[in-house]
Amino acid sequence: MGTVEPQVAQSGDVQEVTDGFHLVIDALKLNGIDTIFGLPGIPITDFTRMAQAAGLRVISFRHEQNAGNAAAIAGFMTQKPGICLTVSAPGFLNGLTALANATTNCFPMILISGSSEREIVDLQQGDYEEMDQLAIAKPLAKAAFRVLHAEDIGVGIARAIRAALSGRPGGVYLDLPAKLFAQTMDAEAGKKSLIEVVDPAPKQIPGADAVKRAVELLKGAKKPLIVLGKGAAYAQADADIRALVEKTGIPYLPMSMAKGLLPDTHPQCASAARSFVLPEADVVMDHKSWGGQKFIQVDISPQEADSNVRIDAPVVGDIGSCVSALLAGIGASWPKPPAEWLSAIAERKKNNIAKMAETLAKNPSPMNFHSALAVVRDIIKANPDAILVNEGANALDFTRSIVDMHKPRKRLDVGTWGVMGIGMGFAVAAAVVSGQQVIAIEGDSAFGFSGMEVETLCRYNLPVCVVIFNNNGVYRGTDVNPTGGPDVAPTVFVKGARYDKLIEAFGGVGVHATTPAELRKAMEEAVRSRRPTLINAVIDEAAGTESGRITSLNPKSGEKK
Ligand code: TPW
Repeated sequence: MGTVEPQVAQSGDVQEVTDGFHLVIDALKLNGIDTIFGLPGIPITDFTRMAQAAGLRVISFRHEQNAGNAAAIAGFMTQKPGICLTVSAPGFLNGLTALANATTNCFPMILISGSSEREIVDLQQGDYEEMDQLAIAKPLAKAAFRVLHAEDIGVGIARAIRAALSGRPGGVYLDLPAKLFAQTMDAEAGKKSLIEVVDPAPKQIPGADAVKRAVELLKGAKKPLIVLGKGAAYAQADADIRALVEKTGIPYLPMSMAKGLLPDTHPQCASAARSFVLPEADVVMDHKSWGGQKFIQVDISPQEADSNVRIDAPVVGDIGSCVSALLAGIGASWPKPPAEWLSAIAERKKNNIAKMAETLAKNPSPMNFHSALAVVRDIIKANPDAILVNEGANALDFTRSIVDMHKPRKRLDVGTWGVMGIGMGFAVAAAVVSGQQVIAIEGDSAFGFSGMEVETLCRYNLPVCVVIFNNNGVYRGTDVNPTGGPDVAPTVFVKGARYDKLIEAFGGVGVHATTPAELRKAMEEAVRSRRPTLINAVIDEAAGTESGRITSLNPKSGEKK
């Protein structure tokens, strides 16, 4: 229990006193929080010092959005809410993008921001960094709370933790006004006011009738398919999920962050026949729409069923409980899916894998995405515990389809929104939380959103190898300004930029790689040395396509001349 200077009460007894700073720290520690991702300033600078003094790991960033992304992915990896700490107004707003992204992706995180004086904020009298942060956070967070009195800190932190972790996890905002930190109270009463949250993510058992309905539907399927999402990865029910897949013999398709939940090399993995199985399957378990199919959806939130397609058999509960109930339901002698379905998939897989192998074996100059990713695929195969962080457009789509993942929760990427800027925040958190080697495959545009955090990688000496696929621009580097004017086209960057020099400024290892052999050597050395490394991998500037695989989402101009 942290305390401040004892005060002499009027009776002459020495009274132990605590304050808001220490109560927040004690409440976090009491609930097993060991790390804070943040950026100091008024009114939380002293808080960061005291937190560090109290044994919490305080990881400081260069921009709050990156601290927020770090907290969010730490939450995904650990099933404990990741904590992001910011200053008021601008720092809070910088963290808010990450909070909204966490809510969208069901990552448990708590954004704690200092705020200005309520009385002045509410009358809009112009306090330092005045902003009604609670109101602004509400629509973007799963829940939002403000604590005004030191004796309510325990309740505030407990409610934030429960909101972040229970049901569908999400982002929670906790508003702590500057005045709260300095408020004092009797240390003993303070200690008693704290809450150690019991069972913050309670199991939710699916109804027997719902499980029966799902099993019946699956039984009648001629072309069944299991789709695994990142919720399945988050659940850490890996053994049961694998048992369900293997006992039923049903082909499965992992969504991006579910890759590795079963190894991508598993014989039932249908990733290499994705565009065949999605429209062809007749009963799909877990996910979204496609034509006249029937769907079983496993979800902890009952209101998610029918959200974009009719769900014939919703199974509502936590994934672990649902999967073990389904396993019990299918029993010991489940017939394998019809042979025609399995052989049709196997045929497509074989052809696509052979075609891909041919492409990967080419060695064009300059490098393209494929020849570079053949190297990354080998490095990940040789280091299956390494965590792969990935963002960009082509750099994302090609990595997802080419680089096999071998273990659960090793692939962290742009998630539901396809947001650029998660890269360095995710990389820092992944290294801090797991101690494992991190490999970040970054488009040159994507990297720019969080690139200053290479200093953070060096400051904490993290085993992160950043590989920038440098094709001179957003999507590609070949656009030209149609006016012939001096400005380059909007998607084009400085040609031949040397991103490797950036990390050298902070004592990290920079490598300029123009061939797969150079890339391989540099990545192997990074993994061996565990030093912060940035490899500028030069990619053919004409190799990418607009928006990667989602070109069709770009609106087309209707203008005719
Ligand atoms: C917060 C729009 C999607 S992908 C991308 C942008 C700007 C960068 C693509 O270029 P990069 O990759 O990274 O060099 P590559 O391999 O194709 O060359 N702002 C935010 N999020 C998104 N998604 C965008 C903009 C976008």
